Amino acid sequence: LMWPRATPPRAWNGTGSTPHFSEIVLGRCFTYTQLLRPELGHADCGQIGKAFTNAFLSKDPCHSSEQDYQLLLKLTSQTIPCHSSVFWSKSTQLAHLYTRVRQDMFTLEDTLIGYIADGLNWCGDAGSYEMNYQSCPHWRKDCINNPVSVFWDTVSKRFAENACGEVQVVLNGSVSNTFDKNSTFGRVEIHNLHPGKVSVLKAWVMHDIGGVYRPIKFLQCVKSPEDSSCRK
Ligand code: C8R
Repeated sequence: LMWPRATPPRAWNGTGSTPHFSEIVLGRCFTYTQLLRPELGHADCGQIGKAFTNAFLSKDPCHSSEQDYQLLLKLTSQTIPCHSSVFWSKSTQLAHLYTRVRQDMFTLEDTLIGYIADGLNWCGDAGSYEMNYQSCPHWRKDCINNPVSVFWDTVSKRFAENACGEVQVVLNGSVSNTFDKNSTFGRVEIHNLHPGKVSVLKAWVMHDIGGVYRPIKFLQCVKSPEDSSCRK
């Protein structure tokens, strides 16, 4: 039996849970399943929200495990067509701009589970039923097996395992370690692509581009790559 306690939960070095976490999760789930991808309209957002919070509430936030997220993964299973998975590393913005224009392509954030969790922070505490809105473990300063890091490793692994056909990765050519073995892409995803299912991994190594109008041109060229003004 656990009793609510008078003392505040322990202070960590990372940002606390996102205010209104549960409401945001529920709202994003309904937005995605009712408005963005009605083919997932059968998903039970109430259950998904509960499975998400149950994965980490009343648990030590330094002993999160893949197992904790299994029910959530099951409730958010989704088939991504072959030839449409897009991975990225240190190129969040460009990769997501790319799939916003190319609606037939999917980053993890274009799937239900990634859409729900993107940009959020969450953790609980072993001695409380509540979320910790004050602080959460920082992956380097406190512990690696915190609820957020374990979550992204777990969902990224599934996203990679399920990929098929020709897949793409958007890498940042303007940073020193373009392929970072410690990133989620270099540490988790690349090792979980199934050689029998994935035929080609196409890597876009993108450099920062300067000058006015260029970014817009590039986005136009995403839609019309064969246009003469895009072929140079
Ligand atoms: N992926 C991993 N992490 C993700 C993520 C995602 O889709 N979405 C968010 N918001 N995050 P980075 P990377 C958070 O170095 O490590 C998948 C996590 O807190 O720029 O190679 C996705 O499928 C994570 O620590 O990229 C993609 O292919 C940072 O943002 C890779 O993994 C991402 O840090 C990207 O992960």
